[in-house]
Amino acid sequence: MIAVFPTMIFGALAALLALAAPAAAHSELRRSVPAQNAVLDASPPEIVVAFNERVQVTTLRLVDAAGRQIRLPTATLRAAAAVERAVVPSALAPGWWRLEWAAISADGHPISGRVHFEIRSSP
Ligand SMILES: [Cu+2]
Repeated sequence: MIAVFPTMIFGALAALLALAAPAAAHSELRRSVPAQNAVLDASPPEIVVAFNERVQVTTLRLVDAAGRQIRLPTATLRAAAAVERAVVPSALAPGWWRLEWAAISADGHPISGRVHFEIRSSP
């Protein structure tokens, strides 16, 4: 009978964890550079996406108004981290840009989003 107790306690803990799991949310983007709808006077030197917890960023790319893409390397794919930074390889042309990101959330689910920003043409 005594041997039953650890099993029961483990079973109860497992049941509690199973109940708690659906309540846990996906990781969230907390901040980006450039920020959503930012209007910049010059091409940004780097791209930053910061999350509320450690994620693995699987895709990070810049897309211009004509749909041309610039893929950026991601470091957090190899070692999960809350902040992904990528150097912009060459100056971005003035106009609208879209930063597209995709990541594996800390809970293992895929998440993604878009950040729009504009680079003003010099006067
Ligand atoms: Cu999730």
